[in-house]
Amino acid sequence: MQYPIHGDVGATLKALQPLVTRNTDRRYVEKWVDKHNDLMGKTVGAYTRNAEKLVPIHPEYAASVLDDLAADDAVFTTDTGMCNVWTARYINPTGRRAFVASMLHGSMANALPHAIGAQFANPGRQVVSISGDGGFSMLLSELLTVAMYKLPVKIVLFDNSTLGMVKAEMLVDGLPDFGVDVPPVDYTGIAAAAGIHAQRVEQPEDIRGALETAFAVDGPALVQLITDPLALSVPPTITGEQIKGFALAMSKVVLNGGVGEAVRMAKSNLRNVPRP
Ligand SMILES: Cc1ncc(C[n+]2csc(CCOP(=O)(O)OP(=O)(O)O)c2C)c(N)n1
Ligand SMILES: [Mg+2]
Repeated sequence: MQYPIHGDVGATLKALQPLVTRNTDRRYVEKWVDKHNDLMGKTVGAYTRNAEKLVPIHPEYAASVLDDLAADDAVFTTDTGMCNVWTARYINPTGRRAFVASMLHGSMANALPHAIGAQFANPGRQVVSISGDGGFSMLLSELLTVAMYKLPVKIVLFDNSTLGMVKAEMLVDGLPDFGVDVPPVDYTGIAAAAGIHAQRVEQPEDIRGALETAFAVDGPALVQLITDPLALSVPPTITGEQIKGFALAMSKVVLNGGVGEAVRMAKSNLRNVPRP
């Protein structure tokens, strides 16, 4: 380090502002705004269009409905896994919303404890815990903390009965996924037993109503969305190695007699491949 400086970015920018002249040429900014709009519309939008009838629920669609309904100044906490990707892609920043996640450390099960902290720190604010079933199950006991302190945390559980992100990692590495799927769990029943308003949603047309009710409830609420375990996030840029790995994994799935499984997986994800 040549010039270590410890300071406040806001104060520094204010001090620098009088020293720079305003650039009136907006071409550079507009080029990137257009590019971003194009990307959001064509690529990210493609995941949610025509998804309102798909069963099991496509998580991208559910995330886009959540984005519509959540408060303009909500705090979102999100687990490490596919649900983190859905949050990053579909929950629009409004300038007033806040996002908390285990971005660098990548630790699972963070969403609910983060939400508890966020709700204690912001008693009147809407706090939404976007949880994966894997992460949620790891710190399930925190549900009792939510109930005990009557924290009005809204838990939106993306329940695909699998460790989705690890499933994807195995596939791009050329391995048919193994040991990641888990049996279905009645999280709605567990939450209800703890005295928390809870609703299980299997049909995409029920997502909106369930979320509206959860947000309207005076206290904690859980919405268990049964989502497609085969909907895996496709990175914005795909490397040759990843394609090779995925193809190899798929051949192994087919050779193991699972052509139906391979077709199902392709169907769930083909529309997710980014198009230029
Ligand atoms: C404590 C911890 N254990 C394991 C991992 C590796 N890991 C990253 S994501 C993931 C699966 C997450 O599953 P789930 O919460 O159901 O989310 P999904 O990917 O299915 O949306 C695992 C096992 C981790 N990041 N942190
Ligand atoms: Mg999962």
